[in-house]
Amino acid sequence: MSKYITTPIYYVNGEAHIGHAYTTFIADSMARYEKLKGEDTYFLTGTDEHGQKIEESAQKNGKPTQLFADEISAGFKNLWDEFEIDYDKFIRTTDEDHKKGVQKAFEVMYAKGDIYKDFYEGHYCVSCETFFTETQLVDGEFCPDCGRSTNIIKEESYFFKLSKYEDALLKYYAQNPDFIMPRSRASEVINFVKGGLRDLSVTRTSFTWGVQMPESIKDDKHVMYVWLDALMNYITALGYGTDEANMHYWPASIQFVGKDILRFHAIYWPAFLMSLDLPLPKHIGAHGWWTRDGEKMSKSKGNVVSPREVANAYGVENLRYFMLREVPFGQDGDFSQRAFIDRINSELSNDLGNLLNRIIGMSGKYSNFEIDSVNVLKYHKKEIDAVNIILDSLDTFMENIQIHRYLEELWKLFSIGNKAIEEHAPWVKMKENKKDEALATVALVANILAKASIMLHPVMPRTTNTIADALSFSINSSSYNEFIIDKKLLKLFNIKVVPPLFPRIEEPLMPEAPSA
Ligand code: ME8
Repeated sequence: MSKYITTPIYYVNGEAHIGHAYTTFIADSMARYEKLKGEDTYFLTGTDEHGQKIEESAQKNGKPTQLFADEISAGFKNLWDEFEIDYDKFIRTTDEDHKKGVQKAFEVMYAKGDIYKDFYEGHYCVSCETFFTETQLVDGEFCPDCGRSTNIIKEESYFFKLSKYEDALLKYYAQNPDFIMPRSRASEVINFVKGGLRDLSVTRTSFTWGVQMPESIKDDKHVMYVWLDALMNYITALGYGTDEANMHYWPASIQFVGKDILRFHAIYWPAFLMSLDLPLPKHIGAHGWWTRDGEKMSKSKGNVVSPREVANAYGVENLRYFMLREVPFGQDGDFSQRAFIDRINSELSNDLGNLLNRIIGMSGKYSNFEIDSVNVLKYHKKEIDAVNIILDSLDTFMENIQIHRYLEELWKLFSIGNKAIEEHAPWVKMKENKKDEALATVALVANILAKASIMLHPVMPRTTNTIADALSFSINSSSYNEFIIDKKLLKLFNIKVVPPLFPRIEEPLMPEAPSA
């Protein structure tokens, strides 16, 4: 069965920040994990470029909207390329194919009687591109989501019959308790639906920067609502409404979103799909919010963390590791350099980096960098059994998106390796003329490093390739099958010297955040 993994498409009204990087790292790691297992996997990311907010940002920057969108979209794409994000497609909602697909979807929903024309009068938040009712507003004026003031808008609009899908949605949530992950987030969605769904305005007449109406409907003053346009990206990217080339990947196995946009993905999106007679995604994974040193990041406070700046200072792979290890999926997390440096020094430098250095050092000293696994089971069956138990447990953590637990368990392998070296002291065995035994311990630890690198690969792809190179093997789905699933030991290690992977960090490498 194939896998389809998505990130939200990011608005092109500003540069990428650490929150965008986080979602992208999670999705990239998951996609890499599935690819490692040999699954036919498609990973999508991209940019969301229509709507009033983008039009206004372009105006503020004194640029034509398309040019502005092109520049910011390229900024996202370049960043993901620099970060070696292994996406299969980068979609832009200004792509012609996407627009055609959205028009097609609109036609299908219209033909089904799920879209009708009426008037809308309500409070609109431009920043969230969302209408609110009087009772939802804070102090009768402000947006309940972002706190900005709302405008009263009265306009002709096409409506999607969201109310029609209330029961079907509730039934779907009940029958698929893991649709929303983590499960703890489901109740807010269910309560929202139980509170009653109003039909959703899906076109606008107050601005023009959006997907045009389909030819068959011919109503030129309307453009499509940005969320209808945006959500459809997940199927238009596969060719919906155009060549359908990759539609066999649908339904998505998991769609990652921040908790801020869960409602759109867990209510509107499934309702649109039901209307289109398409299956629903298997999971919507909603992650928490990142703050900096305990403060919400905002441009006005000047404490926004730029992912490029962090990556330049600390390395992108360290950043990936930190973000995925630090925060249980679904919970909020705090970006503090202290916590980041501590994890680099203790977990990456001490536990992993030193272990590799010791193996390189000992193999060089005792056997001219040539070691093999022939005696590993003879002297270290106990350790190999413990290693295999841990390796067997990892898949469940990843499939349940408990990546922090996955990494925590994975790190137990390094403890086994370090402990074996302390207990069996190969340098003593060498003095006692027990070279076989000494080399068996070195080979045990080399095997542990090799197997751990395979499993760490989705989170730290480049670093683990360097480790694999040092141990003269390659990480791919066949080595995964051989050394993880079939539990074979590596035959021969031709150890290579590599520079230390994780130099210790003594002082913060970036300026501290301004205090509030
Ligand atoms: O919402 N912490 O785009 P967007 C964690 N275009 N994650 C964060 C974050 C933070 N502080 N800030 C942002 C949109 N994110 C729409 C999506 S999808 C059809 C359309 C992440 O540029 C998080 O994943 O505002 C959030 O969902 C996404 O960025 C919002 O990006």
